[in-house]
Amino acid sequence: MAELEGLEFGKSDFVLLDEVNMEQFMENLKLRFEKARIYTFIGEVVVSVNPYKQMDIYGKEAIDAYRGRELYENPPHLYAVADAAYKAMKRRAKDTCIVISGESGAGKTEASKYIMQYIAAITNPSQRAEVESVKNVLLKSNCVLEAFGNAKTNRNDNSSRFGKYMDINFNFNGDPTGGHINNYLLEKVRILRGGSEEMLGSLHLQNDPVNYVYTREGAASTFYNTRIMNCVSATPQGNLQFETDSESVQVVGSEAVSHIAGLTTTEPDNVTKSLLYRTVATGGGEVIEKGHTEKEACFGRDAFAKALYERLFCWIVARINAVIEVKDYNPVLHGKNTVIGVLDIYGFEIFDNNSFEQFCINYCNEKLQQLFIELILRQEQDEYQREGITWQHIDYFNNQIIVDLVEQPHKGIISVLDEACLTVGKVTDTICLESMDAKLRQHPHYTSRKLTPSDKTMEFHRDFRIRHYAGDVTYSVEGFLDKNKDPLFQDFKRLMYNSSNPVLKEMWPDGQLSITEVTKRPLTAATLFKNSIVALVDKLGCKEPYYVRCIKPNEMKSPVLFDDARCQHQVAYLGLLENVRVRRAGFAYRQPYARFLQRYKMTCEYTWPNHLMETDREAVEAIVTQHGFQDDVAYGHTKLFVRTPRSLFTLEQERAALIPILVLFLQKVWRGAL
Ligand code: AD9
Ligand code: MG
Repeated sequence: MAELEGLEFGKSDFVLLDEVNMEQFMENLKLRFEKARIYTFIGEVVVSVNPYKQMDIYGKEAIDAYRGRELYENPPHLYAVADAAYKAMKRRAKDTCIVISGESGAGKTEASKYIMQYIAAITNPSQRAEVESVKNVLLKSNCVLEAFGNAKTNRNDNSSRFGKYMDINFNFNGDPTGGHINNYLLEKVRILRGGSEEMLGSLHLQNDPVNYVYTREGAASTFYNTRIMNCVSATPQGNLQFETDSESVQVVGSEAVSHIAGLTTTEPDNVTKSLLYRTVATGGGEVIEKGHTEKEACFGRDAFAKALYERLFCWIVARINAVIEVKDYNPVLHGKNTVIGVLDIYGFEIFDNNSFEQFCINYCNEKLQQLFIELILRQEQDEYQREGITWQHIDYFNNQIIVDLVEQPHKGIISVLDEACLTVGKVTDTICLESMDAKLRQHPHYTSRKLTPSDKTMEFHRDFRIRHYAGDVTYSVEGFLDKNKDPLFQDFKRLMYNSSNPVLKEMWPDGQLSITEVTKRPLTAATLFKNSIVALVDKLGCKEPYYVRCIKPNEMKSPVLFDDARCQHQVAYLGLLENVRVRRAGFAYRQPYARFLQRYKMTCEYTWPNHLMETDREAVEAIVTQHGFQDDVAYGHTKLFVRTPRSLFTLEQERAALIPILVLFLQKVWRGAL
């Protein structure tokens, strides 16, 4: 129960609050943050507040303190959750997962790294070389992914622009044997800074993102431990401009084209051609070349740059996976292969201007919230059922209705978007918005932002609003269709496929198709994303979940500022109060009889120094009865369930008071004084 810290640091588990309300919750959260206690439990969930300063709580000593211990035996910590997930996996051969959520800059990625480090530290005690090498690759892979997938945003200097789910595989010894990474929706318009001058020079780059149109917005990836490849540097060539002279469109200057050609080992003429023309198949099956307008050329160039970067990123992930995948696994020889999954995915985003990316990210968070609800409830119900205890249902907001609003076939937002993308002819973002409004206007979580005709500003009808579980977000529909279609002219694919750089060629297998063969419409970005998130949720759903809920204390990256309003907002949308209520409505604590006895036997004359009962359960009953909280507990098949924390708290205090006396007593015995 982790009262080892002392009450001046606040309650180490929100379940111990005298009353569950926002005021008390916030008071406790703030007090703990101010006392540098950044972690607090809600039962088995860890709530973490970003300290924005280095904390001396992750060293070897801490690792040793948490290794193999029960959650309530130590102060709240990421290590406690990591250990719980590990123990469940090892002792009960359960697949487990640790879901880390929270908004941008709340500390998810840092938390995932500490968790990985903890797991690496407690496994392979015999230091077998092959396991050490697996661990090494698992830990290092992160640097490579961060170098390519992170960027500086106005909310976080090292923001992950991709979601990451990593499975770590374990053998029957509980040692890691390999892993697998899934990445989700890389935001492509971010790139690099930080290579050496010499290297960047050879790649025709300057070491300053301000010089690049695509990166000027702010992009400082941590670019260490990695060698970049030529195609990355081909990406920022968005500086390449077009001009229209006497009807036809030209590239301004030839230098940019020859840079791209050099870096992608393609012919400059072919690069120019791909930039200025596209091959189209006419209705009669004829293949013609159609010149771009200047606008189309710019659009093609940008799509090409983004696709290059995205394919490179996916290629890197695939390479890492090839290295870390479990090899030579033999279930007969090696026993059940179990998994711990660690999910570090972008949190809910509300910006001043929210676009397609925020729409996808927030949809993903709705799905994860749905999973949280289902698993937390399901887990409780399963446990009560297993132990033969009656469960009292508790209501809280079920966000399934919002998930449906986004993803339902034929009705949801994604399906309206896709329909608009498939429609031949000129469909604009605004037209798409009109049909969304028409279909969804009645939905309680959708607000059409169309103003009445008498309003002069009606032509600014460009956004819609979703009432998310985490708050209202207004999305500007501008660019939705293009981003959803995410089209890339086949000419660019062919250009890359024909590169004499074998790696590039490998990244663009679809470039071998001629235009007449490309008949199937590719899935849209939203649908691809939806499919990947549905698969993710399925994957998580069959594992035993552990949660880390991250909170960002302020927008200034300050270690001393606790912004009450912002924190309260996060507590609300993470559903933390409901979480505490669910935990308390049932039985806040449960412990196997043997463990309970071990811990509290000294508080009861019938169990100390020896218990004379037949079973542990009877001994536990004796303790409970002696302390008078028999009405506050239920006896399961293997565990004692305690409804209110107060009961355990009394026991814990009594134990704490007895320990010094016992120690003194034992010392005397040892010195022969007694
Ligand atoms: V985003 O959704 O990827 O934009 P994250 O991943 O939630 O975001 P991140 O882990 O990158 O946030 O944390 C942001 C910054 O807060 C880090 O770069 C650290 O400077 C700081 N931070 C976060 N957690 C800790 C911590 N436990 N100790 C010290 C921390 N500093
Ligand atoms: Mg991150």
